[in-house]
Amino acid sequence: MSGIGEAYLDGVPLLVISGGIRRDTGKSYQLHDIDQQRVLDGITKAAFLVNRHEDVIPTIYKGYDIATSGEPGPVFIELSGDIQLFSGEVEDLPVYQKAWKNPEIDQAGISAAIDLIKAAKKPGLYLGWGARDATSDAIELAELLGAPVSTTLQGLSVFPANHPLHAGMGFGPSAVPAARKAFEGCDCLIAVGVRFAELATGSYGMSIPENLIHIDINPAVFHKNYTARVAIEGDASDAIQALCAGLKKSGASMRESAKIQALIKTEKDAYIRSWCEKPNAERVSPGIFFTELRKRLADDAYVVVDDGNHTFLTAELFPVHKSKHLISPTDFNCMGYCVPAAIGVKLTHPDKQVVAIVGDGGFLMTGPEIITASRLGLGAIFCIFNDGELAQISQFQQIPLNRKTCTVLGEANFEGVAIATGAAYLKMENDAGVTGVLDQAMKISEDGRPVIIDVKIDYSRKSSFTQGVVKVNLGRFPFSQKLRFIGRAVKRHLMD
Ligand SMILES: Cc1ncc(C[n+]2csc(CCOP(=O)(O)OP(=O)(O)O)c2C)c(N)n1
Ligand SMILES: [Mg+2]
Repeated sequence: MSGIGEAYLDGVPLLVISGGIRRDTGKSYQLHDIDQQRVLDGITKAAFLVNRHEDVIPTIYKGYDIATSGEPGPVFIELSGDIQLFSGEVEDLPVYQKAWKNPEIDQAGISAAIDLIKAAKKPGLYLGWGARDATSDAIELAELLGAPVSTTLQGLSVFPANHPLHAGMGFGPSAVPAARKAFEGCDCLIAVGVRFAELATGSYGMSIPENLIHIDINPAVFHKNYTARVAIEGDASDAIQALCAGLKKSGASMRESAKIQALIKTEKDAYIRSWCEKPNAERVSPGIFFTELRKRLADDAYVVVDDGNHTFLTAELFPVHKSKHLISPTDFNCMGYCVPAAIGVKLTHPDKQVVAIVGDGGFLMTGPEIITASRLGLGAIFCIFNDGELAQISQFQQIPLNRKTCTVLGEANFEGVAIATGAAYLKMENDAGVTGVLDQAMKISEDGRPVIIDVKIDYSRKSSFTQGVVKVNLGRFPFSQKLRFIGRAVKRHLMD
């Protein structure tokens, strides 16, 4: 259920084919007798019950079309117990024919967008998961406009982080300094494949210019949290290509971008340096960990995250080079996602490096699944950011409440999980241990054995995301509530 809900909110196509009770016996209270269609109604694009053999193949084709068309999502098909149990005759087997195509791009919308872009002094691009197959088009547009590029969390991989115009995730108070500064004064935003959701906007803290050009395959997302000046329904690639072609035809020449590139580089270098500065003998510095990890991974390596503080540290400190190679649970934010997802990624891409970054809390939910990786000889690397807490929540609690309510974990012995599942176990105690442990893990994983790295991570510094979200939310509280929160925090920090 959580996986299906995650796919629903993340726009991931998923065909879920399940069994169900027998419909031919007339019996009530069978085992597992629940109305699965009703249960799944709110988290699928469609849910079907099939109880005739002749409906199996047409329903699967229909489900596939629904799952993959427009904004993708999960479709559920229950094949009732009796048709799975007994064979049946069907007249013919239909051949699959794609029943949908992307909508035509509205040329009036493109012209209106071009007018806005040409009049803009400082355009910017904001890309989400919906633009995942439009990377080369987005690069062309960004270079043409000399515009900085920011992404959502789920869309982090969509624009290569080693491109000089890539600024970071988001661009409001919750973004890293490079993105915040690169988007200062942005007077025209071209947003592609994004929904301006809570997480991506840092709790709606981003200032969106009035001249918003919003492009998406799903028209339901337009004008929801921010009103668009121009909304264009369509596939991201088609729309960006139409924009580039129109801009060139109207005589737009490549804009200068040396200054913005220099700003981004300076700020990015300073940010990562600030996370690596003090060598840590007690714990592992996130900056050192991600810098060394990046050095050891190919551009087409996959990094899979869970939900927590480690997610935002990955987003801020690990540059992703290839679209669809950073996999995250995003708008359902389901903890426990990472381990099974990383196993699935390694299973489908056995020749690629796969590294999971997971919090200790999330790992405690699904870690034993690693037994599947061992059984199938899948050499994925599972890095547990071990801080003994549900940090993303305990950090939010600590500032206003000076309490950690239900967010402190027991001391888990992750070596026990490694022994139980057949994975190799390595401990990373401090900065000095980072390179040696990573090298060892790479070697073991290449031989098809999963590796658990128990990373004694240093969470003493908060991510830009966490700091920004706390500020934005407090700032938006009604005055009396703000006073109540600040008063309580001061009192508790003084008296406890
Ligand atoms: C199933 C589920 N329960 C609760 C949450 C709320 N939540 C978001 S992040 C987080 C803390 C995660 O802790 P951990 O896995 O240790 O990662 P860390 O933040 O410490 O890096 C919690 C409880 C969630 N996203 N999913
Ligand atoms: Mg934790």
